Amino acid sequence: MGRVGKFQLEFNSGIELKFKITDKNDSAIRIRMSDDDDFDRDRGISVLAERVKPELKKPPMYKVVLLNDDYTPMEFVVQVLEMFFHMNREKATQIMLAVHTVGKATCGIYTRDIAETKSEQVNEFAQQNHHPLVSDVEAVEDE
Ligand code: TYC
Repeated sequence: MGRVGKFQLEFNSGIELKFKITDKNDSAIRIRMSDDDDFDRDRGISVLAERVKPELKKPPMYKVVLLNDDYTPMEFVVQVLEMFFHMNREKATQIMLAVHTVGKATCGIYTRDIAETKSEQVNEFAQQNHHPLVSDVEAVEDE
């Protein structure tokens, strides 16, 4: 990890030091007492600041996309959006019409397992009701 700075402190009595170091890249900065330094004139210490790799990464996200067809009744699609994506009637109608006119639309964005489960639930529900409605899962491209 890259060294971002080094400075030396010199003190002769008990002093409490607090540091806050920020970095424009949002990487964590680790501060530790240096052991590689010969600076100890009068009980001084060296402090080393290092950039540390962030430990948590955001998970990749996936869209559940609803596809248009010529046969599924509009009312059934609205019900699916209300049931599986917790939309109110107005929002569900808006998304249904977007699918109907554009060919497909995103119903929700989730982590992979949740997106796949939702999509399967929608497809099963459509089959049980003898409608050709199909949803699919697509990766969200990172910014
Ligand atoms: N195109 C269908 C119709 O005219 C309605 C529809 C909308 C079907 C959205 C599927 O995902 C869909 N009845």
